[in-house]
Amino acid sequence: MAINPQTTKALLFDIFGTTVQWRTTVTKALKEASERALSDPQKSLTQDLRAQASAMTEDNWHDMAEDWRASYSRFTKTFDPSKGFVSVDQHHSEALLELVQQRQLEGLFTDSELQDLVQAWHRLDPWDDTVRGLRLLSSKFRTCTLSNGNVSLLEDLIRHGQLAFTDIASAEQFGAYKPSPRVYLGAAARLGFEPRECVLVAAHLRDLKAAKALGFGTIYVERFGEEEEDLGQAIEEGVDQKIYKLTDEDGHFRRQDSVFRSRVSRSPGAEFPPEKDRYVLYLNYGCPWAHRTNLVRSLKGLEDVIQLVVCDAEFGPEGWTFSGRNGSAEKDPLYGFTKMSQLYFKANPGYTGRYTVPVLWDKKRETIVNNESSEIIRMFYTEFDDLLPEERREVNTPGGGFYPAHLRKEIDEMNEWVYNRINNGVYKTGFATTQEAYEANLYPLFEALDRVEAHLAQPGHQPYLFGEHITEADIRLYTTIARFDVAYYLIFRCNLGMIRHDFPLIDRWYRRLYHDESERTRGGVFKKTTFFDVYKFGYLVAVGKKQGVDTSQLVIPAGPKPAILPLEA
Ligand SMILES: N[C@@H](CCC(=O)N[C@@H](CS)C(=O)NCC(=O)O)C(=O)O
Repeated sequence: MAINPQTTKALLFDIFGTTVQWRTTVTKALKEASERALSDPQKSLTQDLRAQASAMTEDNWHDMAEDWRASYSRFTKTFDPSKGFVSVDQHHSEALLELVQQRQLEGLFTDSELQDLVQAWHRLDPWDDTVRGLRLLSSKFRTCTLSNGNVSLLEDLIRHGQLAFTDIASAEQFGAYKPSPRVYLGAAARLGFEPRECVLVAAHLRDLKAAKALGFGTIYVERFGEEEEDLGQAIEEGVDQKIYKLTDEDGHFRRQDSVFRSRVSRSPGAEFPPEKDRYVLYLNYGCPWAHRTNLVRSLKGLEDVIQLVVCDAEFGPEGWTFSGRNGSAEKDPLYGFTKMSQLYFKANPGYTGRYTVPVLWDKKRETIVNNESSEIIRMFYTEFDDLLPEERREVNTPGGGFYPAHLRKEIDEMNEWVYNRINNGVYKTGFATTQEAYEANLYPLFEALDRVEAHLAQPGHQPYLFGEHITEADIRLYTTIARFDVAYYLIFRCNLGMIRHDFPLIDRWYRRLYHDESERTRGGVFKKTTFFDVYKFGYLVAVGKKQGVDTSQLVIPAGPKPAILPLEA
């Protein structure tokens, strides 16, 4: 049942993982404390201890933070109030000692340094949407912590993160830990409301289920790494409403900049030199940005040089997964991962961005080289050429390759508006959550399609956008056009026109690329990398999620039929 704002009096928030994030801060605190200890001339550390601490990698510190957090969950789950109350601070302190012993790091930290590490849990940063969100909600509702953290811990977090809660409730005040009913009922009573007037907001289903059983409303907020259970079933049982973050507060969708921006380069001494079987391209078949890289990998004939790993095109609560569905591998072949996010954490345990595809992975350095498709395709044009037969190298390609020197300025200029208004324009239109944001992107999108139509009518702009040879401009436009009639028109509400009916020149250009099975497209690369059913399904899931529709309830539109017109229509 959806939450009714009229009858809701108070929003109670879980804190660790829901309101504040802990992974980055705690991992960093552990690592930096060790670095300080190792470089402290006052400390007399044994050789063994020094070696043990020096061998700890960023991953190891991250694992230790995860174990610390897991011990807290076990502690609250098994807590027996009849034996006297133990605060979370006390637990954190005891658990840390144990973790230090397990890793044979005893003696690395003094008692006061250990206590300072426990204090890291008092200095956790809010998630990026928390501060403003709380401020807005607190102007309409009573907002209250509902945490297993002790009161002083919560007060510190509120001060540190400038969290605008109107009230504080802690398990400590009720002598028990969530999911004990005492905590939820106690908090509601303290606020002076009935449970049915209260809503719990949390990233953990166990918490939500317990609150719902007592009559609370429940809102699930997706936070990375907080919920490992089978979400579908659990959400059905414990949740009234779900929040997946897609748009900013003004209803506009803004794509995040990619973070990993290194390059494979054949320049001498390069950090990532071209080598056969060293790099892996991770992608899914739904994503238009990933599609660019898939196209260029095949157009360049790099199939034997760069491994391809496909994940699912269904965007789940934990991001992209390896599932065996929609062309996906059963699991990641390198590490057995089940989620793309794990790869990002392998590359950088403190990573806080989104887990996007495509990803170019280096097996040797075990890291992400680059996750920006526009850069990955440019590396593919030239940097692996020494590993390819003469005729496939950029220098020997008729027309000068996909990004020929004499056309660079024009291609860059076209990329700019095609990206903003078309490639990303469809997303800004489809994910808009206000009429204003929708229309502000819809009209420019169709103006830009008119502009492409006019471009194709000019001499020298057929059969491809810049003449006789396929260039980057064709590749970048193709991936959006192939999704347009089948998905964007209906699912993203980009419905002022269809490519097949309203843009005859674009349609002809598109059909030529898709149906070409000659050597020019290396035997039909456009067709072989285009998956219409995956597009319909993937975009329906993405939009459905925003509207709270479960994937099992999706009805997939049958048309348009055929998905693309024949070459000679
Ligand atoms: N700038 C990136 C954008 C990639 C991107 O946004 N990919 C989408 C799929 S179409 C994604 O993985 N989104 C997951 C998310 O945002 O959490 C590129 O062009 O490579």
